[in-house]
Amino acid sequence: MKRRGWNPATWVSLVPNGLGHVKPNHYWEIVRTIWENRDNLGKAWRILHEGVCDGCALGTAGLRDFTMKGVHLCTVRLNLLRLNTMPPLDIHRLHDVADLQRLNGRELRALGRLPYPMLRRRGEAGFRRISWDDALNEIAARLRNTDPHRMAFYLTSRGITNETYYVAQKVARFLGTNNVDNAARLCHAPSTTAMKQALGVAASTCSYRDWIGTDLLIFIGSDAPNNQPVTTKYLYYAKQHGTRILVINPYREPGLERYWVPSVFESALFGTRLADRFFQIHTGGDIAFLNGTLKHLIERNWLDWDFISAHTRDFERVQVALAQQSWDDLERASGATRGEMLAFAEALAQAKSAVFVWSMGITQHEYGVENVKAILNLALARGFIGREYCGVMPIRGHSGVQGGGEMGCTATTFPGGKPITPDTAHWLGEQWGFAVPAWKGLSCGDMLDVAYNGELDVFYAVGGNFLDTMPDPAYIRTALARPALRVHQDIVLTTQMLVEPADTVILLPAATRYEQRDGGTETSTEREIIFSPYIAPPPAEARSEWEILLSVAERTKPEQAHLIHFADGQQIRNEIARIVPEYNGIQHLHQTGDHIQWGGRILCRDGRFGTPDGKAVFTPLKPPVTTLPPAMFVLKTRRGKQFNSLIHDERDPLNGALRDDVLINPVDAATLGVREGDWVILRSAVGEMRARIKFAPLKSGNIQVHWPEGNVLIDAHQRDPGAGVPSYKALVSIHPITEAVLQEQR
Ligand SMILES: Nc1nc2c(c(=O)[nH]1)N[C@H]1C(S)=C(S)[C@@H](COP(=O)(O)OP(=O)(O)OC[C@H]3O[C@@H](n4cnc5c(=O)[nH]c(N)nc54)[C@H](O)[C@@H]3O)O[C@H]1N2
Ligand SMILES: Nc1nc2c(c(=O)[nH]1)N[C@H]1C(S)=C(S)[C@@H](COP(=O)(O)OP(=O)(O)OC[C@H]3O[C@@H](n4cnc5c(=O)[nH]c(N)nc54)[C@H](O)[C@@H]3O)O[C@H]1N2
Ligand code: SF4
Ligand SMILES: [Mo]
Repeated sequence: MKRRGWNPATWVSLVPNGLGHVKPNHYWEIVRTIWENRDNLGKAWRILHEGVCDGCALGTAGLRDFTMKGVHLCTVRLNLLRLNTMPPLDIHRLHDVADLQRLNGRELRALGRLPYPMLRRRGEAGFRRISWDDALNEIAARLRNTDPHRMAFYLTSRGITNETYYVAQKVARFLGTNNVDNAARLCHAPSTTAMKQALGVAASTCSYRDWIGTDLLIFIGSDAPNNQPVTTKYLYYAKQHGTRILVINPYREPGLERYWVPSVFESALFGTRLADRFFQIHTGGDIAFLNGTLKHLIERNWLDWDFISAHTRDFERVQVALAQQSWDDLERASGATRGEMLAFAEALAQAKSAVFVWSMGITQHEYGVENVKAILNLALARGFIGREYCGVMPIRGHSGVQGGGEMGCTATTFPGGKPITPDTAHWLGEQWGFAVPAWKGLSCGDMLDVAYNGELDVFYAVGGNFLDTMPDPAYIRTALARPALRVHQDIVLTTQMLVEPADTVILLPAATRYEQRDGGTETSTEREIIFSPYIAPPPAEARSEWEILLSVAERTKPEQAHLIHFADGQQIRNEIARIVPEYNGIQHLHQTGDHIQWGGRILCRDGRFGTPDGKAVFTPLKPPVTTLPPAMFVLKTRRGKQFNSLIHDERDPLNGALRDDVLINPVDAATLGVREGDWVILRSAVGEMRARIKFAPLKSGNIQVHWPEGNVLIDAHQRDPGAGVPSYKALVSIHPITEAVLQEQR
């Protein structure tokens, strides 16, 4: 039911624009963006107005979207704009790496865009400019003499288009390797794996418009107001339509509690209370909590039996498994009471529709795949998949994450998400006209392990920064220092480029998506394939990403160059439409606003799943053991005012936390005898870090720090065995820094 007019019951405060509250100041950010981009305002405006946002995967066409009327814009996009408008850097600065090593990531980036190919040999103080010909010939000569098992390609998901992913994975396979992976591995890989196994599809089954008017919208391990800010506008409208919002999270995220949506007058003025209820659980307590909920649903017969019997299998196995799990164990492992689980079960039972949204709080665990399956079990048991206002949505992070996987830019799948088998490799080989390897490639974490062991000769990274995005930077630094050739195809300088070469490091300057020849497409969380046009030329000699990769391949195997060549972006899209049938239609996208949603609004319509027998599969799941040793805490990393490794500010405007704060429950702090603002040492099995105590409404026993700062505490090898995602988690003890220690340090 649509509520008309304003609804004071949802207001946060009568003070206009939340003055005095800890909250983002959107209007100030707009002014700051204009100032930052003042030397290139024309390009900046065209990017915003015509381009598809290169921030998160919510997706836009210019300043519009496909869910609501009105403007779609947020500060993340504004903060990222400068990457596209900066002038080139002065390459003299690269002549002495020691000088650059004193700068942090933010300062390196501020130097400007990479203008020319650069080369540094072992023992040399810095980089020198080389020609494109020399750079490409050197890379090609090395690749030609490298065993395909000993080369690896990695691509960030920041800004990269489907066209570049498609070409990158084809190039890798043309060179004989499946060692090609992208940032989705560190992100939603468990969602892809779990959904493929349980539902036969690896994408959100519903659309954002299904949020608005569903009975229940459930956020599990997601802080959408920080990470997909425009969702807050969707949430405002959802509330107007009577949707209830529930949150499962160890932390009462302030942004989910209330938000001032800048482009909605009522909300901008008085704020909007978003979440109707928080269920605060332990880090890693999701399976226990969701299992407990399902146990209640079963015990009270609050199930959708028609759906279960017609469209699923293996539910009995779940019943058997749950019967063996005691309430005591479920309460201990989840950190929630059986009463709370009942309240959640009741909400589900009373709802006729529900959408489940999850993110890194679910995927980044050693049991990320099982976590996702726990959500799927619950959604299936209530028949909340396959119709309007219902669905399961792994809300994607980077704008490239969804497309990267679907284009086959992963070590474990071919285009269309096909598994790597002799049959699929043979089929692809026939399409492409060259032999395609059928062995499983190295996923991102494995690439670094192999590099560390000295078993990788060429490491080709398109963007990213492993020193910041992977656990244990000391380990990563060693791994990066071992391959004879490292190539960084990038737009700016990063710290990983400065790691000493084993033999040679080459930097290749890339164009951003708005500078890409013939434009490009991205795929959003809701499966919209959206066209972003060419807007303006890249700085200096920077080239389109797919063109660079093609040149490398063509020079490595000149005799077969015709088999890999694409003359333009259109040809790439034509081929994608042929090789990935879901993407048919991509070849007709030409200008801003052109889009197609593969699969339509709802996937698995009417319970027809993508599995071989058309039925969804329930999975019996055992909660992981989460008992804490005495005086230890579970630490998890979180995002502040940053876009992954790109730090934008020292302070997170949503909760006021500084980069080196540790969020902790005030009761835990009191037990430790520390006060807000005190400095402490956080110590794990692999490292330690200094942090400042910041009180936060976190479940007792759980703490959070920002990443990359927290990566020193995390074991490099703790990953989900099925999906390869690091758990980004550590058991830590907390040690107050006493006045004596402080004196000593002074
Ligand atoms: N501004 C901004 N936007 C971004 C990004 C960014 O860095 N900055 N990054 C983009 C990318 S790549 C991604 S993947 C997304 C990430 O988006 P999110 O996943 O929303 O980001 P995180 O900050 O990692 O938040 C994880 C959430 O999970 C909760 N959590 C932690 N452990 C658990 C647990 O065990 N169980 C449950 N239920 N919850 C838990 C945390 O308290 C937190 O609320 O954001 C995208 N958008
Ligand atoms: N501790 C911890 N670590 C994490 C996470 C966490 O929650 N905690 N989250 C993980 C997640 S969800 C993700 S998605 C990954 C992100 O991993 P990545 O995508 O690999 O890393 P980013 O930090 O997004 O990479 C940004 C860098 O890429 C380069 N870059 C930016 N745009 C472009 C472009 O258009 N072209 C090229 N060639 N280069 C470009 C720039 O050098 C920029 O500094 O990090 C993961 N790491
Ligand atoms: S919410 Fe995401 S897609 Fe929308 S403008 Fe912000 S960063 Fe871009
Ligand atoms: Mo991500």
